[in-house]
Amino acid sequence: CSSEISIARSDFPGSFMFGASSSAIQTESTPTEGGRGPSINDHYYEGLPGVESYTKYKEDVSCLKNTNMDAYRFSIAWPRILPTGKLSDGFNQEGIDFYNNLIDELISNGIEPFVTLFHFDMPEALQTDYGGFLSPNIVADFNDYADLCFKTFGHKVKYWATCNEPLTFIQKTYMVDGFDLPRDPYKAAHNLLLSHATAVKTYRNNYLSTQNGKIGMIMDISWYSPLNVTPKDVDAANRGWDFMLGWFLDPLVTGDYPISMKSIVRERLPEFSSAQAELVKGSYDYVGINYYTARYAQALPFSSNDVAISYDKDQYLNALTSNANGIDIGEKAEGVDWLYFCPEELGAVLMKLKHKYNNPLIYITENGTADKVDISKPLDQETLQDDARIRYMKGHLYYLAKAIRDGANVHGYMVWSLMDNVEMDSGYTAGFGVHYVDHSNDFKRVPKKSAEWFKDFLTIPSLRRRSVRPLTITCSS
Ligand code: GBH
Repeated sequence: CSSEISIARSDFPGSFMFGASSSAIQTESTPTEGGRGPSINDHYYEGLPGVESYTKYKEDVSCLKNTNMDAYRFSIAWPRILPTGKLSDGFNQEGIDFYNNLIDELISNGIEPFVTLFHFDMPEALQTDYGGFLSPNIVADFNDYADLCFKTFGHKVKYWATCNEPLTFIQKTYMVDGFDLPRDPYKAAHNLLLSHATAVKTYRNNYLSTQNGKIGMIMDISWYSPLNVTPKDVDAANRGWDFMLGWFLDPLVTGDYPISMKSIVRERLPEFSSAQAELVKGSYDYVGINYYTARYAQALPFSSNDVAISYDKDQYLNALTSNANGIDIGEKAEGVDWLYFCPEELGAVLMKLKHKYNNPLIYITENGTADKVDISKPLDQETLQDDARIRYMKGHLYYLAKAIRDGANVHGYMVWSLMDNVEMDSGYTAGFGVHYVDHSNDFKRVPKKSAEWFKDFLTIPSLRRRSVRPLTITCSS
């Protein structure tokens, strides 16, 4: 029996938000234009084909509108607003104009802007001056930037995220070859949490009463299933959660790091002073979750002789993509090697969030899969037939709706990504988009089959109506 999942817009609350996500560094493609300063990641994107959203943002908004989306999650490029990262050096009016135009275009098309302040593109000067997030100096500079954004855009933006995937950013920036102390990721994470919490405090003290928005942080999580249902592997799976998500979310909820991290990382893990704990605890209105995939967790033995030197080793686990019988954890994505389809595990993530963290308000801020893209080939129909993506979406939406019925407090879902773009690690070879970008035809955005699927799925507009249609799985032989 091959199961065919049935899922409809009406399986979600009427006010549920559906949208698509992107980030500045992966889409704008104009690092040197419009007065933008350099970011630490520009060298990676240099020379890779972009998608020109800096000039084609109106077409991006049309894509959202044509697929009946409610919201667009994009990021503001920090160095486009503050070219050196420091407010005292002046802000870039052209950058502010660009984001005002984008936000206005969204709003006039009935699309909710959902804005990330920091998605990997830290101004380079902050890294060269004082080591970026390795220094507590970053807290004031990030706060100046966030404050300027709230002041400038906050009457129009009601959803703010301080930071996208601190873990991914820290891994890419402060963990190299097992790292040595000057690149200490635990210190970077600590300063990142303080930067986040300080910006949230600024929002709450100075803007909330007039602007009435929500602010949170966006974190990535892979679900870990114990390889074998033994106490050791169950512990390893819990450690995987703690090191990946708990590292950031536990402090937001409890004011402290997970117990597992404290007992393993010990003196290398900074401590929250009581003032810091008070600042960080409760510094979120919602939790943004980027969910893509799952792993089996296999415990690695602890030994009292271990010299722990790296974040990877500190976890004492192997993260595996197949079980003891060699069976993959899920269908493998075509475009990237790390992604396996594990939709049911999204439900597990959401129920664990509900139980462990007092049922926080959640937005799924990214979820999606990658096709292989080769833009040197002319666009053919086959490229647009992304049936695997539709299968991926339907599966995840099915288990999302189920989790909501089981009490998970999720209010929105945004697919990664609105269109193919420059993918970290794999460049322009992996397309996560529901739109293809035709590089031989002036970067025209072309809907893939999944965009048509979304358009149909979202034909019923977002309403305040609650539906009680039961979810069904029908089996066709
Ligand atoms: C997100 O990162 C980013 O926010 C976005 O910019 C990016 O384009 C998108 O997802 C797609 O990659 O082998 O289980 O340890 C996701 C980054 C990439 C982090 C894979 C974890 C290894 C997974 N993730 N990575 S695992």
